[in-house]
Amino acid sequence: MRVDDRGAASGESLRVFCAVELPEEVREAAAEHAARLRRDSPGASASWPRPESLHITLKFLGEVTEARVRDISRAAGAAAEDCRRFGLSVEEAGTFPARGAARVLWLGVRDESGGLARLQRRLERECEAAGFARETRAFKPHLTLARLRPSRDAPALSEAHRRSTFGPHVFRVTDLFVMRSELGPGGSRYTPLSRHRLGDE
Ligand code: 2AM
Repeated sequence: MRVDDRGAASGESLRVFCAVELPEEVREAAAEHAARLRRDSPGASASWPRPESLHITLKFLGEVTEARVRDISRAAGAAAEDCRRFGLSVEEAGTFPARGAARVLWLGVRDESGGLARLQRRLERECEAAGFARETRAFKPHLTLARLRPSRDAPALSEAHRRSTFGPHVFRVTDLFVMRSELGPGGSRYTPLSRHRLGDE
């Protein structure tokens, strides 16, 4: 417990999510793709996550107390233990929403084996059993490349991204991470809180 500036007793709260990480080579390819887009649309207003922070989110928990982080790690551990390692491919480029003014530029994730969807479902069940609300939206695995603000050049940027190709970049997923997100002046900073090995193939 910590006493905050207003004198009220409060546990520290952390912004937490669960994710799988990407190999260096995929992050580098994504960074090159982003650099090309930025060079071609310098007037568009967008925030670009740092390449080292690109990841695939499986579950967003939001603000939780430190005590609850332990429950999340336990849930992630149980889910990982129950799933085998699997292959994934990062490929294709798209936007949310798919048409019209884009808010997010993403790179797609192809989960041919269904391993990622299984891990996500398992994690969702474990988190629900630990008392966390279920995600109501369908799971659409992706890497967020940029978040756009309305600007004159935003349509050109999103069209260039929609027309582009990316990958395939194939790799194996061996671990599930519980991550902390800290909002800062240079964008969000993500740090692993715990790491959970998936089962052998
Ligand atoms: P995004 O990449 O689609 O923006 C850390 O913020 C991670 O949690 C990001 O990958 C982000 O997904 C996801 N995230 C942030 N806020 C969220 C929310 N309200 N609901 C679901 N996922 C969220």
